[in-house]
Amino acid sequence: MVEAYIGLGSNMGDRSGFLKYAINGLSSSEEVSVTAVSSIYKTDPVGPVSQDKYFNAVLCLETSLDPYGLLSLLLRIEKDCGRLRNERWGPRTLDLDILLFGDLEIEDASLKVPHPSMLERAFVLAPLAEIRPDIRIGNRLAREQLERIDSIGVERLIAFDQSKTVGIIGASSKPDRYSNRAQIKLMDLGHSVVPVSQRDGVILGVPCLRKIADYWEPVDTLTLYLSPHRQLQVMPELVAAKTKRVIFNPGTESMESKRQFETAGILTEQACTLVMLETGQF
Ligand code: A4P
Ligand code: MG
Repeated sequence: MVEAYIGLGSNMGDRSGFLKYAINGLSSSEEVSVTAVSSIYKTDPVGPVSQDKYFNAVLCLETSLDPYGLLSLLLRIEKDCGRLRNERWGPRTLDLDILLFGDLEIEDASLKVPHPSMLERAFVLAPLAEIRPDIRIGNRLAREQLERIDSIGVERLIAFDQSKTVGIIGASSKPDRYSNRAQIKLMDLGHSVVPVSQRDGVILGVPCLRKIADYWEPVDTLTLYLSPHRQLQVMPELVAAKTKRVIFNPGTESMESKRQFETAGILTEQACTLVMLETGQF
């Protein structure tokens, strides 16, 4: 088994969701075991193309794959995420780089390890130094190198295991809706979102689902922006999402829905999701 470090980056749509997808994809490979994951960092884009802020993270894994086997696994996960490869340095759903692979040095057409620009990039070194401050890159320690470079524009956002996956039931693309404002805030704070709408195709860069239960992983929380009448119509789908808690936003409270959720072992609360997010109580 070899220890390797992977840099993760996303700057389109549900950025936290893409990072989680990548970590899940790696963890579910039989040849890989993920041993540490950094916090999620929000970082200013580096490079010539004007684009949105990135979410970056670094993980440590142990693998029985050789470096080329690991690279093809990363490329497959990137591809699954629908990455568009038409603009170099341009926005991407998911970018996965091998930073270090044991103490191997490789320099050929398809693979360069250690990653050639990692020593100059705070969006790589800050998360790397968080999980392994004393890892050596060439003749320097990660934490020493981090101190030598400019890390303005690199902000630790949220611990990876604090980042929730939130289904927004009755999501809307209209900026005046609470659901829309809650979605912006959730994404900004580093949570991943699953907008569910019968009307909209894509909200704030995130494709909508028709049914929450179709999402690839169980969601932590459902936040309801749906009338009590509609809730009862879609109740089997809501319960099938295997969520832990449901938030009834103002105007959506329903005794019957509450009873059905609680019978299924799901916690319910009445609160305004946007206010919870703004006051740090989410
Ligand atoms: N490749 C070679 N070495 C490696 C390696 N160590 N890990 C080859 C992974 N791949 C490696 O990669 C093209 C090819 O590089 C791969 O098929 C593989 O054979 P790519 O990811 O499609 O190309 P790219 O990422 O567009 O180009 P490049 O130069 O690798 O860009 P970077 O360096 O990945 O930078 N700003 C912030 N804040 N955060 C970011 O994450 N990322 C970039 C992209 C720019 N600005 C950023 C961020
Ligand atoms: Mg890359």
